[in-house]
Amino acid sequence: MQIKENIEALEKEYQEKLKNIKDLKQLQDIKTELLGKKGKITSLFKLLKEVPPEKKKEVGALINSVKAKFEDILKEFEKQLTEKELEEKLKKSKIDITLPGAWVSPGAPHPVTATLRYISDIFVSMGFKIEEGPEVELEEYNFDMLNIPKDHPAREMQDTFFINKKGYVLRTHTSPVQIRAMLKQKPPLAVIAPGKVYRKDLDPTHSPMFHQIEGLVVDENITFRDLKGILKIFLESVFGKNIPIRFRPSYFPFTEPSAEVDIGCTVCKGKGCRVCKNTGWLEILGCGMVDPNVFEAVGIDTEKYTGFAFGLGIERITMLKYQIPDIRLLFSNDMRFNLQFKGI
Ligand code: FA5
Repeated sequence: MQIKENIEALEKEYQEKLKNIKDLKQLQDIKTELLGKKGKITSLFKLLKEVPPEKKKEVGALINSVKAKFEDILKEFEKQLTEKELEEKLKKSKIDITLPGAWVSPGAPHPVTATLRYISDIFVSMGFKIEEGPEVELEEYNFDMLNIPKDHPAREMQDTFFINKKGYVLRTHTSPVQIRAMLKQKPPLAVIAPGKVYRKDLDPTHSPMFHQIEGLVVDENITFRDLKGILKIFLESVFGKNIPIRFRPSYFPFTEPSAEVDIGCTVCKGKGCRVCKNTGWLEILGCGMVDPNVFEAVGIDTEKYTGFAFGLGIERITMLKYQIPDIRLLFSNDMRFNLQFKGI
């Protein structure tokens, strides 16, 4: 019978084809060729019409069995190929835990921020409270109430950034926070005020924006000795126990007497070099006893109270501590520079 032979030939052909099958795509093609709407097995059923009635049952059963057989075979192939493809995919995407990981910088505080926090911590540990004031400051607080006369050179256009709004400046120092602290709180008080200040300055040791920390202590019986003691503790904490310190008479309108404090040059150890201009000393801060005119401006009884104040430049201390030759390096945002201070 022709149809029987056709079935046998078909079975043989596809058994052979299935031996060479490589992927699910090929399998799907074979499935369509055999069992699709116009597939070869599906077409066999159409041939049944031509089969004599007495043979129909037998041939029908034969076609059904070959269909079931191929369905089973294809199902098994599908299972195997799916597993094989998954395995290959997993093999390709396998993580090699021995490869070095991609480097991610965890970041670090800027050296100025690190110094500012370090210094603040020293004073906080001695009982000082942190005060803040605005960077756009009243001229009255920045100058007048600090006993800085109207014709003082610091007020000149070339030193101070004036704001369009009349009576306001970008604060030129943190000393106006002294005024704010004393207006807010009656003595006794011990505060520090860290923050940004602005001046029309630009050279290797001066920047138009820099950071200061102001210190102020007001109480009964505060003397210059207290000021010296506090600053000695502070400077020894930053630069080490053996750092030479000297107080040099100076002038600030808001302190009387006033002094500037020098430390032995950290670069040449006092022998004299370019950094200390061959003096062996480096100026580090300004300080003094609060001028009675300042106390009067904020309504503090000058008969009862005395106080001291100091102001130091953070960039300057950072430069001396880490021997940085140019202040502009601190603001260059060069990661090669910044990362050298990681963990300080
Ligand atoms: C003052 O600003 C006073 N207010 C300090 C003070 C406070 C004295 C309380 C007495 C009592 P002076 O202008 O010297 O002082 O500045 C203080 C420090 O700021 C300097 O020692 C220096 O370290 C730093 N400094 C000044 N100008 C610049 C600048 N352009 N760039 C970076 N640091 C600066």
